[in-house]
Amino acid sequence: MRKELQLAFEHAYGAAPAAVVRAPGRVNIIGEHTDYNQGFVLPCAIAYETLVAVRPREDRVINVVALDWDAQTDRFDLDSKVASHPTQQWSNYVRGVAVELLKRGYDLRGCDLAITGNVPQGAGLSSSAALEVGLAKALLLASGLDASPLALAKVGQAAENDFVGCACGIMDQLISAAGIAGQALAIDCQDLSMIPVSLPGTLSLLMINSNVKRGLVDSEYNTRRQQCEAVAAHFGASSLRHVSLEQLAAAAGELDPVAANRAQHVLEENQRVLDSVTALEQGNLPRLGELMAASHASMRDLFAITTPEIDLLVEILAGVAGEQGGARMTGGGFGGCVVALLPEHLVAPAIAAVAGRYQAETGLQETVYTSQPCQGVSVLL
Ligand code: GAF
Repeated sequence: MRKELQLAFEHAYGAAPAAVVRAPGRVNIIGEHTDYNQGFVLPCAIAYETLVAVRPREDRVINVVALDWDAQTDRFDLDSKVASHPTQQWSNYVRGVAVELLKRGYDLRGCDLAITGNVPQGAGLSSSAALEVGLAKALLLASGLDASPLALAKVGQAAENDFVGCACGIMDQLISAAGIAGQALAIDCQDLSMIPVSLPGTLSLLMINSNVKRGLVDSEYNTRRQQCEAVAAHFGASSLRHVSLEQLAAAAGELDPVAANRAQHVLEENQRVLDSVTALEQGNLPRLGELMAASHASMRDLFAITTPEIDLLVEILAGVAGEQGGARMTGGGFGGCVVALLPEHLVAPAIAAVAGRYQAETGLQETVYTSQPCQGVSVLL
């Protein structure tokens, strides 16, 4: 992938790139739709990544070629007003990241860019965040600048919020920027502190893509966020982090029941993240499995973001994991991937169990990914 990127860069610009930046996708072990409610999440970066080749220019023009979008190109000048691209959604990630860096006072130079990657798109493994974080690092590098992982993540999140139109939280960008090899990160999205959590050595991460493609994912996501914020506002709180389950129960008659369900999911999910960290630290796999199962049921019944195909994958994988691991949907929902944590010797039987039922029962073909937790964004060359 890197070799092809370098060749394509030379073909497009007539010279080799000065550097290649890699930024990983992520899988979230537990803690879904908690980040924008200032709660807890437990993601790790994965060995699927976006690569951005870059070479500084003498002027303030940004050129970019996107190899995975039919080698489409974009060009804009940092000295003119940078607006959204009318037709190429991928361009808005580049434009958005550049604009957010400029807004924060980074003195960017122009550069030539080429992008490729193998984070599956629309799979809930954060291809967007990997792109944003990789671009932020590359644009800074071309300008002789750098920023902390947290600053890179905030730039990426702002680009997604303002240029792409998804009101996402900080989790995906932060783990892509700050991931640690071999560890998950327990992130408190209120103060953005991060605690590394080792996965028991015997456990493997298995991701199965349902390949369910649904429209309106961003609008459904934004609706969930509004529902959570409405409940927080009902209590005069700045976020659900400052609302308790007792308060929620006491106000049941006053709240829209759907919004109350959304809030209940978030509050209970926060506790499940903390309990999962303890379970992992103690190597208590039956408890971890219970917590992942409860998280999935809550996403299905209270937050309403799973699909029948996803529920089936979780049922199959949880059946194979038994008391030795667990499975749940991962990411924003409405399709995408299921994550299973299970012992290495159960990975092949889990894949076989899915192959034996999923396509026959849904008509869809799954895709399988495995990974160890990986390092966050880095410069390769
Ligand atoms: C998406 C968002 F980008 C994240 O911020 C997070 O809210 C996640 O959905 C759900 O946990 O990946």
